[in-house]
Amino acid sequence: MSVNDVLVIIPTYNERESLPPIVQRVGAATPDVYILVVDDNSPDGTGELADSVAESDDHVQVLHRTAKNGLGAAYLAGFRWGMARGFGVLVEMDADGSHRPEHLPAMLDALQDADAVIGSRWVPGGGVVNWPRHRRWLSQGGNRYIQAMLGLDVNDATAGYRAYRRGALEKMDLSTVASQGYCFQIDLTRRAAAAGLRIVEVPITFVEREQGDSKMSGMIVAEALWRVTQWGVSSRAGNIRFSGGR
Ligand SMILES: Nc1nc2c(ncn2[C@@H]2O[C@H](COP(=O)(O)OP(=O)(O)OP(=O)(O)O)[C@@H](O)[C@H]2O)c(=O)[nH]1
Ligand SMILES: [Mg+2]
Repeated sequence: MSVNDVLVIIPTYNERESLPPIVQRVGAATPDVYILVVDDNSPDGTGELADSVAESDDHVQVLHRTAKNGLGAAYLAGFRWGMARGFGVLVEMDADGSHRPEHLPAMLDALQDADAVIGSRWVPGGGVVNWPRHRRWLSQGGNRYIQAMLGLDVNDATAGYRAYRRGALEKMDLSTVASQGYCFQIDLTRRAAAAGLRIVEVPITFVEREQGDSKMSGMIVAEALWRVTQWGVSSRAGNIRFSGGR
């Protein structure tokens, strides 16, 4: 694995203020990686802004999609784009600065010895900056529920800062993924575990966004709760895990 084999996928929806600094920081922390911005036709013009960033930086490219289709669909499109172009490592990173690019070297380092690396808030050394207590409870409680329901040996299964080896993604049957919000991350975690892949958690400090608006909603939490419960119940009942995926 070499760093110029790495594609950092950054999904965007209305991230005008956040995009330029995050691209700059990725470049500073890991100069040889490539960046793919996946924009869902942001009304605030993030897509055009990304195009102009890409024009002046040959390590940046943009994938334009026509409508807001959720984070999961944007990442799947980004994975396909990167795998078709031969990238060996695919990284997920939010545009809003929550996923500090400065952690990326440690994560890529850990991937030398893993199939998937999760930038984890809930392992020793990890944490969250600027979260109200209720968000912390929701994330920690949610993760305990996920561990119990799905029997996963992962402390932060909802984390969205990740690095996957291409070969790992190929074993995860991405064509049947239907989850959208946080649930997408949980879904990929359980698929990685079910495929027998080695998942390593690297502690990160997650920083709540300072610019722009959150797309987090009650619907996203409800989707995650519903699907995790369904997955947990059906795997207990001995059903085939990925039948239907919905
Ligand atoms: N392309 C695309 N990107 C999206 C979509 N929804 C969210 N994003 C991006 O996904 C990343 C995470 O979204 P956030 O709004 O920060 O959601 P979050 O991190 O769960 O919530 P906060 O903790 O409040 O920041 C950001 O880079 C968003 O711009 C979408 O439908 N399409
Ligand atoms: Mg965020």
